Amino acid sequence: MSNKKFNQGIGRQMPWELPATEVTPEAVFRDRRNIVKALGLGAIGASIPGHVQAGLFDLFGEKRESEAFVTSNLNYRSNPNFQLPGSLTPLDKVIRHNNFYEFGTGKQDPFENSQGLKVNPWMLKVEGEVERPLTLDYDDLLKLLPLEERHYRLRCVEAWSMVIPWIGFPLAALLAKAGVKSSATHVAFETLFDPEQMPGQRNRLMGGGIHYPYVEGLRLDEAMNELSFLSVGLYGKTLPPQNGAPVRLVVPWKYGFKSIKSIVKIRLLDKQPPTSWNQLAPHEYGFYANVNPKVDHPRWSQATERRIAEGGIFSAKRIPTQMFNGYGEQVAHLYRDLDLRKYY
Ligand SMILES: Nc1nc2c(c(=O)[nH]1)N[C@H]1C(S)=C(S)[C@@H](COP(=O)(O)O)O[C@H]1N2
Ligand SMILES: [Mo]
Repeated sequence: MSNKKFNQGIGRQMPWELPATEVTPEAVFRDRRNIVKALGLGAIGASIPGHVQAGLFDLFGEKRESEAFVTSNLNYRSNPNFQLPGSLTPLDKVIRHNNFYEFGTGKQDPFENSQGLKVNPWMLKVEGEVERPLTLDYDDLLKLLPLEERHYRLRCVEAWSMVIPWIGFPLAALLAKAGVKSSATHVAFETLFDPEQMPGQRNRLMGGGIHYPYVEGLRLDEAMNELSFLSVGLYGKTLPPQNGAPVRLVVPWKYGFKSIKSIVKIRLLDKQPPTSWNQLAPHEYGFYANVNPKVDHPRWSQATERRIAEGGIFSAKRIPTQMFNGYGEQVAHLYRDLDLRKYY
């Protein structure tokens, strides 16, 4: 399968650049909407009972949604300040087209390889320059803070994007519980390191050459911004493993690689922490990684993006990329004194 090639994924070849002959089987055969259309069954979700959908998956060798989406329903309220015009990316795209290199570099690898990830028990530590270090277990993640739903655009540095209904809480609310000391200037995040569960951490090729654990970071004022969000769910349910269960960061004005998954540690620091993609290719991926249509990636343009909706990446519409991914009103002031060409 073309997407199993090593030289693909973030910072490498882009899937839609493959010749049509190579993409046809995946785009058509594996796309359940096309299958459903071909069978004349109409719009999925609206008119097909669940057991018929499950039967179709069996028929075409797909895993059932119930397996892929391990989950309980969450209690949350929808935040009216974070609704978006236009439609959400369908659930089957959100959970089948992923970057999570701990489970392989192909877009379907996380879906295929992460279903056994143990997310309960879990331990998330908040430590470093804080008044009250915290240790949150799985239940704390879902219950410590009131949950809200926010629709955010997610713009990957590879120039595709989605609109996802996340459920979670503001990062600032968690940091307030811990009490940030005045000495803190930055926040560092770390993903689970568990090579037994994460094949990409055992095999350098499969893990895309990243030095694990995956680490990310924000400046403190970025972390405290109202947009910075810790997500524990999407589409009404707890996160599937491939989307970063049980808790992941979402910073929608930055390229997707900043939105680190399956977090075990949040550490307040008095200096800028190292970050995984910056370590791997510093001239291609900066610490800031703000979405910016005027600063191209050294190997491709960032002026436009493919918005993934119905039908998958190969039919995705190309739309202009917005400065700060359209969140300038909330975040532009953070960068007033920064040369965004130099601090990309
Ligand atoms: N730990 C970890 N976090 C990660 C990644 C990863 O490979 N490992 N990929 C990042 C990238 S490049 C993107 S675009 C988003 C994708 O999130 P999604 O799969 O939920 O859409 O996750 C980010 N978080
Ligand atoms: Mo990404």
